[in-house]
Amino acid sequence: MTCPVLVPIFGDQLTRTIASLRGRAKDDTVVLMMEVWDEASYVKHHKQKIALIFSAMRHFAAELEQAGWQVDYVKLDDEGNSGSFTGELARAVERHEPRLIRCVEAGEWRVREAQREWADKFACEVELLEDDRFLCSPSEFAAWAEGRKELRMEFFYREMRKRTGLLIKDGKPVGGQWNYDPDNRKPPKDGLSAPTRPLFEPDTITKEVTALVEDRFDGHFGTLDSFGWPVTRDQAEKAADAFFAERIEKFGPYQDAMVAGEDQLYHSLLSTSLNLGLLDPLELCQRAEQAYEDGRAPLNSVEGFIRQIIGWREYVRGFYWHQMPHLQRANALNAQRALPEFFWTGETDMACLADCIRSTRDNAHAHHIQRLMVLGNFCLLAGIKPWEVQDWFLVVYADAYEWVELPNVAAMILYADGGVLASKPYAASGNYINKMSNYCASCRYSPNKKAGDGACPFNPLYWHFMHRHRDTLESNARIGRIYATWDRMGDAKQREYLQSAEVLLDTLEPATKGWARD
Ligand code: FAD
Ligand code: DLZ
Ligand code: SF4
Repeated sequence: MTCPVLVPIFGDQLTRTIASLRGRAKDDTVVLMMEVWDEASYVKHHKQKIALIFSAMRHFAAELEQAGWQVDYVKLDDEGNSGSFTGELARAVERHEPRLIRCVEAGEWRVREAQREWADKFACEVELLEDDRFLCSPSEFAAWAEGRKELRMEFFYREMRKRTGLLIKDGKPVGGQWNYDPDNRKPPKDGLSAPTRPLFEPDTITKEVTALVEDRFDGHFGTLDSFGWPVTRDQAEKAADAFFAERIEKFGPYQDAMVAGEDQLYHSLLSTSLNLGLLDPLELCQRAEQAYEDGRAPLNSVEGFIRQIIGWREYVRGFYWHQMPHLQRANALNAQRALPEFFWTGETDMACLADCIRSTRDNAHAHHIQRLMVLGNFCLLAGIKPWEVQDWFLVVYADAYEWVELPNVAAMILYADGGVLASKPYAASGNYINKMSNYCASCRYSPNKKAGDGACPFNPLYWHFMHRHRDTLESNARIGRIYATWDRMGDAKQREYLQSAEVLLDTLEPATKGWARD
């Protein structure tokens, strides 16, 4: 092949119809895939996350080869591996002498900045294509955001419903409402046990990769024991089949429920496959809509699922590109406390946090309400530095890429953007966790005790947070009224809350192990 077109495909671009391959002649194209040390170690990703990405990449390369593409695959331990995307591209340019490098724009700022330098670095032409696997492009998002002070997901979501036609009839939302969230807050009375997701037995490729990860990423967080993530499109489809057959019906009502030891409940666990490119977001939503039309799932479940994908997922991606790069250092509440060590060890008497961290360590996953209202809520109330929280969330979840992690962490849980994304901080006392979970029943703390020894730490921390941010939050229409309750308490009670919170904050051991970044 003389002077072919070189098509680099990153680890989260594992889609056969990706724009860079679409319309290409196989006999004039070399696909380049690269396992590189820089990506695998810029934060110390959970072992399952690295194993998932490498295994899915190797399976995808094999699938392309079988379909007749020429694939140049660089493994992490290949001799001469330079350790970076640009370094590997340079070596591939020497090997193949391409006339053109054609690549889809990277999902993350860091890599996209590197891509921008390629045109100057390489003698051949470089073509960067938009990632059209998302339904809303960054420029469309920017046009929607233009002139708005607050970027509320709900209004963006309505636009996306109209644009896709999902759950729309005669131009109106099916059932008469856009959003059925009020039906989706069922507490898990007497516990809950959902059908478990399929776990996929590691094959030879996955076993090779897990051995590599155990060997080369020994010091990274997490265990590989329960690895069973879908690593091919076929497996991802099977995981989706199981969700639509067994769990979508109750997805809505129990979306916010938490049960100790029940790590997935009715959630789909499809984020890893979606983010790798093994599943198509629109197709998944169409399947959900079909489940409603066939009478297999209620509207509140189906609308809730569709909203997570064409609403939240698309919205945070648009938000990321709209707010970068300053979102990375945003700290509107001036949070300065170090991330506590127990986020890495799971050693805490707070039963809710211990269970969420255990699930995170064992599965590289925790479901949304655990991330938001337990882990996130604690970081918000305790005033943990945003970048330390960002690194933790980026490290520990198998579905974590900066474009989706950062808006959720900085803007949704920490209010570090000062309220561009959320109309108020998602701050809650132990009462919320007690209502939506069975954690408190086995906790050494009591959610009903407000302060002092044995009181649920979320209770005094909640008031400490509200008190220290009064200047910022009192004028907030959605949360400001709480200060009337605070003022009615009187000095002695207020002092008790604040002192109790100070004692707790003083006992938080800062993380020492350097799991996140060197
Ligand atoms: P389900 O509950 O089954 O939801 C269906 C799909 O909706 C998910 O697969 C996901 O693609 C999408 N979705 C739902 N909520 C969100 C959201 N807030 N933002 C973007 N997509 C959403 N999701 C990631 O994919 N990667 C992350 O790194 C990530 N970090 C998060 C950090 C925090 C602090 C919070 C609060 C949320 C984060 N999320 C992240 C969103 C959400 O928690 C996960 O997408 C979800 O838990 C994945 O599990 P699931 O597939 O079972 O989701
Ligand atoms: C997350 C990740 C890791 C751990 N390793 C690689 C890798 O070695 N090669 C690769 O192509 N992609 C990897 N990824 C995913 C990339 O970080 C992801 O594709 C970037 O988000 C692109 O912006
Ligand atoms: Fe969590 Fe408080 Fe309940 Fe314990 S009592 S599980 S710390 S909410």
